[in-house]
Amino acid sequence: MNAVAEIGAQPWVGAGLRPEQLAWYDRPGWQSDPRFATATAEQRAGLLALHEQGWFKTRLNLLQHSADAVDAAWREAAAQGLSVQIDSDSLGRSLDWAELLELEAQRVPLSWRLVNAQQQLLALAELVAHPQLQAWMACLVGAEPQLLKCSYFYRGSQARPHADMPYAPIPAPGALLTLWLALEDADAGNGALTVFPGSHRRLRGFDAGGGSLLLADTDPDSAQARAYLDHVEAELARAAIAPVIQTLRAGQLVVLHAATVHGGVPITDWQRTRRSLVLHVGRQTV
Ligand SMILES: O=C(O)CCC(=O)C(=O)O
Repeated sequence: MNAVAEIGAQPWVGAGLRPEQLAWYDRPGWQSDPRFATATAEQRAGLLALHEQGWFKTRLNLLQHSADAVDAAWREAAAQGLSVQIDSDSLGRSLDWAELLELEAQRVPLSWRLVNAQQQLLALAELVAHPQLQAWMACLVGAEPQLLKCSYFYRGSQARPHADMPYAPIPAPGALLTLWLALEDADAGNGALTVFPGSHRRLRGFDAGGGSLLLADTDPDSAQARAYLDHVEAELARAAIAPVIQTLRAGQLVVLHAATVHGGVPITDWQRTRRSLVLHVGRQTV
């Protein structure tokens, strides 16, 4: 039988994570932490929601043309043949520029994203450096937040419900955070993000072997990754947690706890893009 881990509460700690591997806002007495005392009223509200509900929503002052600027930058990178990682969720593999441009030209329904392209694309680097994003990272992750992964989604991922924590091989997996920024309006038609409130506390953890909560094999096609996704589906049904589809306007930011289950709804209108910036941020030191 799988080890049972109540995420975010003592049993989770007992199931594999030491308190220092948790986010500071999940540790006993966290509201006495100086970081809570010095947080702004908006940050406090976010921290309380993250602790209780596993997510919150806020808004950034975002330039309207940000997504278009990134698109212009990747088209330029494609023309120059710059090496950038392009992952396609719908094909389940990586693409090169030639294949991507060909499929886009043929209007093939294709979900894809650029991974860690902020070093090649200045427009993307500027988005990551957005002062309000950086302020949230500093508040939520603490000193030296580390950007583990930066994804620029062109269309929705249609990802099955999952939490990000089991995929993050960092010493403090509980300190992982997902920052999901809408670069254009997102809704059910273009494959919105969906969130399962309270799942960070109410779902039992997946035993990836020896009581570990981290997947040894994160390849989406691996038997273990599939077993994890099946486990999440069964747990959501057991706990009767309904998804909340995030209908977002450009500039809205959703912050997700490491253990909060989320995914992407099926795309019904493939003519639309659903451009978003998704940052996985964590702490390397415990
Ligand atoms: O944007 C989406 O559709 C889902 C993103 C997601 O699940 C992730 O990046 O972990």
